[in-house]
Amino acid sequence: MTVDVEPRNETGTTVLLSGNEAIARGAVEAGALVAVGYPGTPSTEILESIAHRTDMQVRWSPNEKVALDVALGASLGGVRTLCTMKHVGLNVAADTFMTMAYTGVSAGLVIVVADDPGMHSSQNEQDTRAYARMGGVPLLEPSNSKEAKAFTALAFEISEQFDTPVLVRTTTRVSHNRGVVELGDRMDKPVVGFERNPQKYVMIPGHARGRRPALLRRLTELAEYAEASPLTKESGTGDSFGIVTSGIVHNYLREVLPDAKALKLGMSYPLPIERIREFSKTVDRLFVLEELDPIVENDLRAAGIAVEGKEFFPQVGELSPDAVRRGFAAAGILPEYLSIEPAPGTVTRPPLLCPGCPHTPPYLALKRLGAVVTGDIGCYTLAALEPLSSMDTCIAMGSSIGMAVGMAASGGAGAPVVATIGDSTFLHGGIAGLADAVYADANITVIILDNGTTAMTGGQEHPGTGTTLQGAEAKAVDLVGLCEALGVRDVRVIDPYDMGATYSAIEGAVAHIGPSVVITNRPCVEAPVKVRDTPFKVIAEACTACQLCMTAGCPSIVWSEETFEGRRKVVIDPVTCTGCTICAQLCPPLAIIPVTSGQEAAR
Ligand SMILES: Cc1ncc(C[n+]2csc(CCOP(=O)(O)OP(=O)(O)O)c2C)c(N)n1
Repeated sequence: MTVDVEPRNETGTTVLLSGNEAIARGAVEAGALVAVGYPGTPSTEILESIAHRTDMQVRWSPNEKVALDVALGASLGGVRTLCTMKHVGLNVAADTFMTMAYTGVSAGLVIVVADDPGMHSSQNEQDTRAYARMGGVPLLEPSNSKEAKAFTALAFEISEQFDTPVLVRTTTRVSHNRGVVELGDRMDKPVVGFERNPQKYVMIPGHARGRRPALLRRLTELAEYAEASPLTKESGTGDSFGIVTSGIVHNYLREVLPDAKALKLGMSYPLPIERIREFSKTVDRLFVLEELDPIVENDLRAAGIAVEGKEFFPQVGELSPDAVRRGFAAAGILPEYLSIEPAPGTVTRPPLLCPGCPHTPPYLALKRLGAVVTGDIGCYTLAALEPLSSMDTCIAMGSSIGMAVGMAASGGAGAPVVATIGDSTFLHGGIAGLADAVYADANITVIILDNGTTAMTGGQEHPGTGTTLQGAEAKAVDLVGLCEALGVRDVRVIDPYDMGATYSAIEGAVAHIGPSVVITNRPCVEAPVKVRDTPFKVIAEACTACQLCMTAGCPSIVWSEETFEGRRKVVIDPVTCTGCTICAQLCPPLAIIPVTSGQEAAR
């Protein structure tokens, strides 16, 4: 999505901001001096929208665990700090998260976690509200951009008042919807400085044992705060039924039942249980309307409050006004719901790698080799789909290498075992896996697809790119040196556009006994600048309709109306072709050549 640069110092003006931009603005107004995170949809634009600020340090970390460590260090150093990630990022950061709930913070520390119900761009749809409960960390849930700004700013206050990190949870629709926000002043929050306190900050068992009761006491105080907090808002009328909601779902409720009696929870952990109990006494039936898991529903049941919920509203995927309408119809609140079926004949198109994507050739080579490919998360995961169909597993960021080690150890692969991993993902969570491959002397090949960016989430910088989020030059990790230092004896660097070299390097690396690494070196075609070389064309008379070029899955190659021996020939769209040469190298009759004139290219 497009990111607007967050407007500076325009107090009192109203602007349209996405939820993510509003969160960033909330941190700015709260006087945060450090903002750190790792990209991940739907959270990425939070940091991007404030990268221009010279009065803050805004940084990408190599992964969410490091980001949260940096955030805690900055908070203990005495500056208000924002930390951002997507929901699965909190799994990576969970080790720090669970213990920082014990230590507490110094200056305010707010962790924004963006959930992705419906898995628009994620490998699972876990519910961050469960982490709040597991860690004992308060959680705020804005339902629009205005609240996103206000709740983030308030989260810094709560963090300092209760000496705790605070979670702000969004979901895709809150993060990406736009709404009107009034800008306020930026608070001046000078650096407080670090105060040594080993009992609080050194979590050896003897100290941690003291901090655990402190954590529980803090939760009791936070629950009292929640009971009295204006974050809990009652609206609507009626006594036959009432609804407890939070986040985006409240908007769906208001679309479907504009006047129904509702209690909206701005702070959904700890819950204002007594307030909800009082509310429940004013209605005959109490519903909990929540996306994903029945978390509030279960909490209310445990508190002895009779509720209805997941028997009417799905636990899987995103809710929508439609799903809410359907649920209330099933509950007998609304008349029978007649669903509108989509028009027949809607064509679905699977996602593909971009024209000219340098990830394509290694997967063509792996398909030819029949390798068992443990994949990872990034653009290249699309190689699992047709026509490349050359990835066998994909679980979590960095998992490819460890899984390859295990697959090799099992002796059951029946083919060469190759892990494929992007540069950002390798630096995020792959290095320890490669150390293990060396330690285990595993007979595997690791292909690091180094396109010089974090392409999947829109092209973010990382420690291997040589630049920072704020545009400064930085030292770039030397991937070859790193692999060699870990003990890999066979490290090859290839230009993936050179198909012959790519095939032979991968075959050579696979033949090597022990762990080997192949690193590709072509930048992403989209970042940092769009690659546009001379496009290619098909000489129709020379095309034998062998369709080998189609195996690359390039969206620029499309079917022609012409046929040869009953098979369809192909043509290349000169507008989207980047001139990468991959299809030309695949063409046996050499029927694919560069266009020779601008006129031809424009056709
Ligand atoms: C724990 C976690 N954090 C963040 C993400 C979001 N995400 C998916 S892939 C990816 C990195 C992709 O970059 P890279 O590995 O370099 O591959 P590319 O897309 O550039 O091919 C990120 C940040 C995620 N899925 N899981």
